[in-house]
Amino acid sequence: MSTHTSSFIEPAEIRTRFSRFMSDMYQAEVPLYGDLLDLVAEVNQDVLARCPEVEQHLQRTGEFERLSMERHGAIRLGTAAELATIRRLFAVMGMQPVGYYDLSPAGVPVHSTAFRAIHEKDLQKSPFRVFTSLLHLELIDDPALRKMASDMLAKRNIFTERVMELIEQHETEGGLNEADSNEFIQEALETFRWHKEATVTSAEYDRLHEQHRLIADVVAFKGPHINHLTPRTLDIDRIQAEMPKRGITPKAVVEGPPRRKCPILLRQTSFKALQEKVAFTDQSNGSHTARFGEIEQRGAALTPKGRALYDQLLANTRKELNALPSEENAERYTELLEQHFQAFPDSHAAMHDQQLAYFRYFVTRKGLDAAAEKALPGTLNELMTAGCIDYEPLVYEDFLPVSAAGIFQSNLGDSAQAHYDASSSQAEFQNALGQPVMNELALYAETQQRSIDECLAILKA
Ligand code: OOG
Ligand code: NI
Repeated sequence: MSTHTSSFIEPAEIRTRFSRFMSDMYQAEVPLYGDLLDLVAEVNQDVLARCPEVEQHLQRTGEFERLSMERHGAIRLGTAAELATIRRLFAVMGMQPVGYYDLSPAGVPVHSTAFRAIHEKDLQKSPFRVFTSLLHLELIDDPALRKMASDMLAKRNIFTERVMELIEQHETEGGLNEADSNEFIQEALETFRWHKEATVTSAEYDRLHEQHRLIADVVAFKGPHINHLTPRTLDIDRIQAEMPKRGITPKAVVEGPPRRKCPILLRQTSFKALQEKVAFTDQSNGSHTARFGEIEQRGAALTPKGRALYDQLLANTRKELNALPSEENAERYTELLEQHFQAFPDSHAAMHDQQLAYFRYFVTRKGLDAAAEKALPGTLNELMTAGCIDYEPLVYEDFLPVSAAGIFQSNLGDSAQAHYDASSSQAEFQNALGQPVMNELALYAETQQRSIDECLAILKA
């Protein structure tokens, strides 16, 4: 047992510091990402200045403080062992695997989870999360190439010796002190750093690339370089329109639901991956295209019922478009999306009453006054009707498989429209991970319930 428990740095604090270092590293590696951050900061300030109600809302929910903090990044891993160790690494920062995303039906040979904080108080401190994909080597149909890829992956070690020691120390002692935490952050960063020296010859790279650019991106390099970081904006349509004016090339369409008065789930867009110089083992002037920048706008977390409606309306939109969204049909796609989503109620009251979204309940001024006078109605519903309890939607903290596939595809080039019959399996992913992924819907339901319990405790005290 450690005698220094009190000097442990909170996982949320390690996560906060880590995400800052990660952002600095990525800005230095991909300067265009820095330009994107400037644009997002400008647009957010402008929205806040023009819509005081938006600022009030963010203040009330605690999101105001976390707004300018990094929201998420993404990595792609090659082996089950890498996934199992990355789970232990993220655990040091209080990040757990939440959700399972199978992208193979969309022609992307990976399956994924998101490592993130799971308690609302912890998310408030730092919402930083990492969308983590595991390459599905079984989907490579050429056996010789598959063997080459798995041999290459078996040879690499993506973690420093010191980070392994610190992970073990965290596991056995239950935490890390100030100096060890800072060292952990620096050592962990090494796993995500970009290395322009590939580990393969130019011919090997070409073979991997021909199979799928994603396979080359994972197999041909020393480690799982962070491939994008994603700040949160309050107006994604403005960012999409502004990007070209600043020499940033956006993907064709914004993924996710359409623009609404009451945002739901997650809307995302990105700037296209940059062509970067790399050195193959036999040739120094190669190039590779993988890293990009992304922007997201988050809205309400949906219940299973709300999510089913979302999935249905999105599927109907795509069916009517009858093609993948692209530059050519972008306008029509947006129109269709808006038309179809008219069937999704656009007020918090309707979303609440039809149980389409999860909410955080809170005691109002009126509720506190009534409690002081012992003049409270009984049930939760009565308390709400009487205006003693109010609610607002919980922010969606996760990802969307169709959107993720769209983000992947826009950064893999148009030649990469592969189709895979074999579908991935969650059981296999969890075996690799070494534990089940958490169910995101259960987490929202728990957060909602905690807020109800808290209201009742305050009012009935
Ligand atoms: C991940 C793409 C998915 C998101 O935000 O949905 C993603 C990747 O390109 O590795 O980041
Ligand atoms: Ni992303």
